Amino acid sequence: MARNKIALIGSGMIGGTLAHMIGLKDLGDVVLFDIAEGIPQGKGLDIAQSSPVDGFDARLTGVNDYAGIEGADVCIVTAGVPRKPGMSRDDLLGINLKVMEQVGAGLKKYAPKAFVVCITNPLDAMVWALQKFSGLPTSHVVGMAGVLDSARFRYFLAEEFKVSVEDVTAFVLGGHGDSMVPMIRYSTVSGIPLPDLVKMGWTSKEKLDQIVQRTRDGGAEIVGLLKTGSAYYAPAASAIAMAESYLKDKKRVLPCAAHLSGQYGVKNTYVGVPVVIGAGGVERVIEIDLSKAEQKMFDNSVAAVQGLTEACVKIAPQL
Ligand code: TXD
Repeated sequence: MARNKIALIGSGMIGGTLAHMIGLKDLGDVVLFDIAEGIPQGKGLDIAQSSPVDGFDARLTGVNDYAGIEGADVCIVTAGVPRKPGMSRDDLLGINLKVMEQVGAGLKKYAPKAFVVCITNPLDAMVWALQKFSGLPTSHVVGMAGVLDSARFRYFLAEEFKVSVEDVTAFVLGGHGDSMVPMIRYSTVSGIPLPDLVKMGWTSKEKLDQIVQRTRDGGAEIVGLLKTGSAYYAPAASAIAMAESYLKDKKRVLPCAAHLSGQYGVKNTYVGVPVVIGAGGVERVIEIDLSKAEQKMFDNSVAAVQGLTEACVKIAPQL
């Protein structure tokens, strides 16, 4: 069986980390694409030279022409500019929208059958625009945010409880960013919901609220520390989990920015909800019952995302 072909559109910090992880996890051959000349080629060659040491067989190439991504099975999009300290994700909208238009045209021409994972911020609006620009089916264009947001939440909870990260599950809904909706009652330690753990004296409601806030601010915390860019290890790992579920038809249930066409009462919008990812792409959007308070937070989040998509339409009326 031929190896999978995975195209990485954008070969910056996340793109390079993705390429390395794909090699180490034996997921397939990698084509790194970027407008910067030499960067994708250099990163591809550097990682390829690590393959004899780590024992993986993968072709890693770098290109500056979309023709190089032809026939890709999966494309992971990080092209654009990241945040600098003091910038919000939304400040990136105008610049990254233009980038999505170019990427969409490249996907349409060379990789129309690919499963596409968009990472570029402001995430929910960019994945929405990318799907429109590319014309690819909505089942095959998803955004990565929820896996990362829930991983941050899980990590902070595991630290608080002093248990393995593996045994902490967390559930988040809504847009990436300040309007994210962490679902306390669906987050557990080996199946024990967080509200029960409060009753058991493992933590307090106040401490949980602080952890939720730290999760919401998780990206900004790292931007503040790095000063020259945003997080890249955990975002790359999160996108790989989504790509792997597609390539191996694992049918994992993952929170992703997915296209809603009436679910949760929302239409023509990408926002974070739990979905099943398998060989068919997004095979199912899972609709859970929300309490009044959760519904209110979710509606706020959807409104924030729709505000951004409307801003996209003002800049690019063809959307
Ligand atoms: O949860 C999430 N979704 C995110 C999103 C978590 C962390 C970071 N997130 C966003 O990912 C971040 O705000 C950025 O929008 C993207 C990429 O982050 P990264 O840290 O990888 O940024 P880099 O290192 O600046 O890399 C971006 C690359 C860089 O090499 C540019 O030359 C390239 O994108 N670039 C382009 N490539 C192709 N085509 C065009 N037009 C283009 N413009 C820039």
